[in-house]
This record gives sequence, structure tokens and C-alpha cells, in this order.
Amino acid sequence: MTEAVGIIMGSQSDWPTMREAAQILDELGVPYHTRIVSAHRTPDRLWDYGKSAVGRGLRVIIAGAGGAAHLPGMMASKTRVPVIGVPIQTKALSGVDSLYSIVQMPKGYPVATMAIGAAGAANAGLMAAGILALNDPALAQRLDDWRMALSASIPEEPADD
Ligand code: RP5
Repeated sequence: MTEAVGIIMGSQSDWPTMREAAQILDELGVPYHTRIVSAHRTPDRLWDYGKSAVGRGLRVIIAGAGGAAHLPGMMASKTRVPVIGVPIQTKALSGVDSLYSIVQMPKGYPVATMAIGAAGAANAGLMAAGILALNDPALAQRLDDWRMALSASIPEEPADD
């Protein structure tokens, strides 16, 4: 048995973005692990991770990658554990390359694709928590509280700088 959520990313350079997902899971008390798994540079690691995901008790995989972002899709092809894809913002094409690489999966192997960058990574954490909350009333309550706190933090009127 391992943590229910795995946060994987193609490179160390993805961590500043993917940390947003980890922070959300920390706030909600959801255990997770983090791994660098590159579709291109460490394909055997990708294969092993995907092959063992169900057996290890993983329930959601959050996968971030940039550019030719094949990690989320390849992971989805290797395991039926739901994969949430996070397109990393890139310098050359602003992450549109990442988004298109992740979102256009062929029928049969879905990746739940988030927005480009930090907001997408944070939402991936929230999506993972929402999935786990379906069978975890205590987590469901924490998620409801988190959402209410966010709503309560939004002022009704704009303020001058
Ligand atoms: C992808 O290539 C990674 O997900 C990363 O976003 C991108 C660039 O990687 P580095 O060259 O910074 O290691 O595989």
C-alpha cells in the first residue's frame, strides 16, 4: 500500500508548478508522494510506475509535463488509475504545446486535463481530493470547508490599490 495520490512530473524544472498541487493536498490532509518520471528520459521508470500503480493502491495520479508532454497520456495508457494532467507553462510556446500534447488523447485512454500552469496544478490537487472525498466523509468535510473559506475570502467590492 502506498499513498492514494501520486504526483509525478517530467523534470525537476516542473516542481515549482507541481508544488501547487502538493500544497493543496497538504492543506486538505491528503497523503501523497512525489516522483520525477520522464516519458522520454526515464521510460522504464514510467513503465514500472504505471504497471504497479493499481497493486500499490494508488487511486489518483497527477501528472505534470511540459513541451512534448507525453507523460500523462503514456501513464494513462499503462494504468486504469485516473490520471489528471497538468500542462506546464513553457518558454517557447507558453504551454500551449503542453496543453495540446496532453488534452488530445485518443478514445479509450482519457486524461483529465487541467489549465496551463500553477492554477492547473492547484486544481489538480482539488480534483484529486474531490475524487477521494467520494468515499471519505471526513475529507469531504475538509474540502467543503476549504471551498467555503475561499468564497468567504472574496470581497464584494473592489478596493483601490
Ligand atoms: C518535459 O520537458 C518536462 O516535463 C519539462 O516540462 C520539460 C523540460 O524539461 P527540462 O529540460 O527542464 O528538464 O519532459
